[in-house]
Amino acid sequence: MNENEGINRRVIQWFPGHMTKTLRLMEVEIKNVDCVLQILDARIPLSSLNPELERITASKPHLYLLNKADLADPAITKQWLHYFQSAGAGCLAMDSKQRGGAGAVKAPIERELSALLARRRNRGMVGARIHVMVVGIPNVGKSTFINNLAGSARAKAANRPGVTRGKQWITVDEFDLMDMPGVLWKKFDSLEVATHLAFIGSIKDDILDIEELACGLLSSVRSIYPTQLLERYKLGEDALALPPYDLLQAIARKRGMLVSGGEADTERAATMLVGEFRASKWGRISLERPPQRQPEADFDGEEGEDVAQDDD
Ligand SMILES: Nc1nc2c(ncn2[C@@H]2O[C@H](COP(=O)(O)OP(=O)(O)OP(=O)(O)O)[C@@H](O)[C@H]2O)c(=O)[nH]1
Ligand SMILES: [Mg+2]
Repeated sequence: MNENEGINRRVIQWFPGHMTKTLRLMEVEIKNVDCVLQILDARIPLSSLNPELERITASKPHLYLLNKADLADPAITKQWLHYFQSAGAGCLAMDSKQRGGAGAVKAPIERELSALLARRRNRGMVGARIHVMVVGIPNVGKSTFINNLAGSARAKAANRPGVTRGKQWITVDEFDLMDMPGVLWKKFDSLEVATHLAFIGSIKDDILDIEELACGLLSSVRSIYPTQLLERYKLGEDALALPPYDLLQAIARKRGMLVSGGEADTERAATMLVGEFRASKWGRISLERPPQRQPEADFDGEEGEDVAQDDD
């Protein structure tokens, strides 16, 4: 592993053409929607919040979904809900794999749009449909969420980034939902953000150094969830003091992953570690905590704000 080939140098380059196209499409289509659902990953709510998507969709009411909440630490997810809500942003925790769970979003959407819906009623516009754009980073669960709401697999979903490639409208009751391809950053300013996105599988693995990724994951998780790590890999407490690459080697040996000559097979162990983390075999883990001080929220609105909207 070359230390100059950190994951940051690789990940900043993954902004394929379909992401540029998606941003342009969003700029056009945003005029045709009533509200935006931005899907975040409950394990990394801030790193999964794409500022470019915020900018493009800022003119419309927003709701944030902390998706994959089943993989995150429930106590921390509660703190995140409070964090978003206390900044006046509508926010819901979501497990899009749980049958019927997505229905919980309907009432909050209608709440966000109460002024618009009241205006429509006053004008006798019965049956007018609610247009919702679903946006987020790759692999965060946008299509799975829409399928859950629809009650059937209408949008293609799979466990890798870059599955959805063009816009698709999906009709569910009074809602028209627009599924969108996931979008990353043209250039990452923060190594931490890029690393967190790589951990959860939002960046194509082919361009990442898997050992670097596993070492990063080990060094993040051992400081916040040491017990889960030690229990999963049957390690003694002294393992926590090892440099990450030595810890990776120790785990490889514990699992009997050796190459000829008895050396630890760190590449195989790294692939196993990253896969197990993503499959939540280490338990429910949140990699980010809400900042102590309320930042100048760049997510929208004041509580109860009556956002001006177009009717058509
Ligand atoms: N555990 C868990 N897995 C989820 C959840 N939502 C989605 N997934 C899984 O995450 C993976 C990605 O889901 P998709 O719906 O394809 O994600 P997407 O955001 O549409 O991805 P792109 O189209 O590539 O941008 C799939 O394996 C889903 O089964 C969730 O709430 N919990
Ligand atoms: Mg998709």
